Amino acid sequence: MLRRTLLATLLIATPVLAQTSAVMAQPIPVGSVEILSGPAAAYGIAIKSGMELALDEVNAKGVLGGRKIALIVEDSAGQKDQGLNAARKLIGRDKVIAIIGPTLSTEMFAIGPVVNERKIPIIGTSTTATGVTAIGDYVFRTSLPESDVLPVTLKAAMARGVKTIALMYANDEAFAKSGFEVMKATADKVGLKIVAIETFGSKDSDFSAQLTKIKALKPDAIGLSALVEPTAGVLLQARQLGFGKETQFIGGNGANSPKLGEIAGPAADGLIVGSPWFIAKKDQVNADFVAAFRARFNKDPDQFAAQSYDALKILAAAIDRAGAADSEKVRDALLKTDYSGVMGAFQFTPGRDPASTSGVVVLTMQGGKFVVLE
Ligand code: 1QQ
Repeated sequence: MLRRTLLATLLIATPVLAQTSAVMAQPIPVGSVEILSGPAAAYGIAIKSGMELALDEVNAKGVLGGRKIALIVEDSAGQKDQGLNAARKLIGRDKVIAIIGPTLSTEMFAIGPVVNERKIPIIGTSTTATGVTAIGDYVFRTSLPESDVLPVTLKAAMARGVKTIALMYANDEAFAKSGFEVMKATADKVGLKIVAIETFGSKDSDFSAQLTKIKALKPDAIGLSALVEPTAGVLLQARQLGFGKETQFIGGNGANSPKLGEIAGPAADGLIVGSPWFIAKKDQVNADFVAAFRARFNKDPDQFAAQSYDALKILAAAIDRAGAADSEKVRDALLKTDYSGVMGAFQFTPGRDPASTSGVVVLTMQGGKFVVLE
């Protein structure tokens, strides 16, 4: 009797065991769409590096009792169509259970609705425009929206004596437009006088008409909402036109890349920008991250790398909590995130935005590097 039971158990259990170990051996496909080429590639390359570092650490242990995550990163080149095709390929062919990215809010507004419709969680790590997570229930972000960061930056400028401001923004870009709207609303609210509003295109190289007009009005500050290349272009030309230290330049999230210093050099010195992270953050998690990043990539991480490092770990932890490589369960598990990473403590609001907005620091560029504004 005992023998028969044992035999029956073995007959039933063997295929189950074989199947289980076959599943265990399969990596879990996770996709990412980032800008790896073209003018805004500095953002996406930093994001990819942050994810790769996190992936090594996650895969050393594995998720769901030892399965590895296979991260498939596609290049959007900053083009909505290319990004959308990349997302379709990741979902249709690679069968990814979640997507990290895309880099820009402009891209998220094109890609997010499609991924959301397929009920795949998509997590922006750098998308800061108003309305990103309103795309749908599967759209998350770990990046602080501009509406949380810019008021801190503008108040810091006011504390340094700024009373009047001119606003300049790229009017062909969702992030830049949203950042401008936040700057304008904040200025109106806190009593910062707006003396001019000027626009340009992200691909423009001549900003002299706008800057000449602004110069005549002598504002204390210029608030710039654009991606890093046009921001650098404006700064370089402003210096040529004679704008000096008397004018406080204020950037948004687009200015948060060290690429700004690489392109603009000393012209970027003195610009201030708000960020949820800075390299010299004293806690151990950040110190370990910075050291590991330097060891692996031979350069300093930036804010975008820090954000994506945390995001991949947040996703891995959600897969573990979900108990299965299942998009629906992972989405629900993401909502229960309670994580402590390089950006500090992290939870999502029910609307899938970062819950804590308290960690914003104001940085200033000095000699091509961001340091905390004293
Ligand atoms: C957005 C941004 C960009 C500056 C990310 C690189 O904040 O597009 O929302």
